[in-house]
Amino acid sequence: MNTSIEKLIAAEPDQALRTIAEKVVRKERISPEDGIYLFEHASLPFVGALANFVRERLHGDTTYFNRNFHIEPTNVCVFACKFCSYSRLYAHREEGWELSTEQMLDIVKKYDGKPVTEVHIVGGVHPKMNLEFFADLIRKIKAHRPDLHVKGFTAVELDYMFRKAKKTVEEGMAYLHEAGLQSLPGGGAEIFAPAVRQQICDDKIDGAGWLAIHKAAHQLGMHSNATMLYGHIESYADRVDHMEKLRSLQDETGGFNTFIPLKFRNGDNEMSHIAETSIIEDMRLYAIARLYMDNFPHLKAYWPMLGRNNAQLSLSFGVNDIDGTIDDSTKIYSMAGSEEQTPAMSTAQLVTLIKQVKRKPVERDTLYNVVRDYSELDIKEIEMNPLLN
Ligand code: V47
Ligand code: SF4
Repeated sequence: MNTSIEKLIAAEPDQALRTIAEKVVRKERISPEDGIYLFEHASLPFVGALANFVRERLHGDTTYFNRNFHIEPTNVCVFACKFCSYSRLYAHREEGWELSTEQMLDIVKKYDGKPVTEVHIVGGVHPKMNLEFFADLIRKIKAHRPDLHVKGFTAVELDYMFRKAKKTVEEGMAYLHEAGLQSLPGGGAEIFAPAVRQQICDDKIDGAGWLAIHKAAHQLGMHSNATMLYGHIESYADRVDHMEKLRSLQDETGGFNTFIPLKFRNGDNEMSHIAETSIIEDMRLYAIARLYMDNFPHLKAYWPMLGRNNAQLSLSFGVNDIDGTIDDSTKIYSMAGSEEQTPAMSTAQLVTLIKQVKRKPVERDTLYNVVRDYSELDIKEIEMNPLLN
């Protein structure tokens, strides 16, 4: 066994924490009660060191990022989630934006010849942007650039599209998959616990529905991510319940790639009175998530939301992925009060950020195939080479 972990465990005065840590070291699964106990009693250095031990056991120093761009078809939304700073209610749709298929294809064409591997399509839920509209968009994107991986639509958007088209979840998913949709992002999960969901987003798909959509995608051989919106009115037990439901589905399907905790940002929304969590609580959450989600290969910090410095810090607390370069205008977080007002980072900047904390930067595609290992490349070389930066 790694001696520094042995020393950490031996120095811990709380017997229950020592027992949980020993399970982690033996690769035994921790229980929901253990998860709650960690949230209630474990210090950041304790869970942080354990999570780093697990991260290095799984991935060594490898830290993944990918080169993608986002398309946000609309910010008009029929739903009214209280934490959302991004959407314009359908009733006020003249204040929002709606992109046409041609405008979205122009965004794709802007990246012609650039070494991006993924397009991430996500936005509000607009009644006119229906299943057929998006199937047609995906077909056109794939016809223009077949090698681009299309990751798109939260379970919330999919649920609405399928219901409007009078298709079952399985039929709707198969239809979009056939059109070229390859994976699902993790949004819309929020917190599954009904009592919390009712207070923060009561009119959209419930937790069971979210899980059913991801299960249907996995059954078609597609992969997906899962998020958890934390740091608002949820309890520690709600966080563990959320992670437990995801862990169980992953046992069944194995279709999740990445778990992405999303810190609630309180700018300009109906929950602005709720104070944001401290950085200590953020890092404790990442660490506990790494310990709990033992069947999720990857843990991602989404830097446009967390901020670059904190995303860099998270690499010592279980995180092994910091999403992508995202060199377009990802509006959802800057509108919710993230310090990242212009969420763009060049590859050289991302690589520098990872190297500064002595980790190994590796570009991946959506499915975590290695595109390029940047650890031996000089930053100047990356900056000068348009294919790398
Ligand atoms: O579901 C909305 C969140 C999500 C706020 O799968 C907020 O690779 C914090 O899921 N404070 C959408 N969060 C974004 C998302 C995502 C992002 C990046 C990568 C991937 C992936 C998925 O944004 C929503 C909601 O949970 N959100 N408002 C807010 N005020
Ligand atoms: Fe609509 Fe998504 Fe915002 Fe909820 S979080 S209001 S579903 S855009």
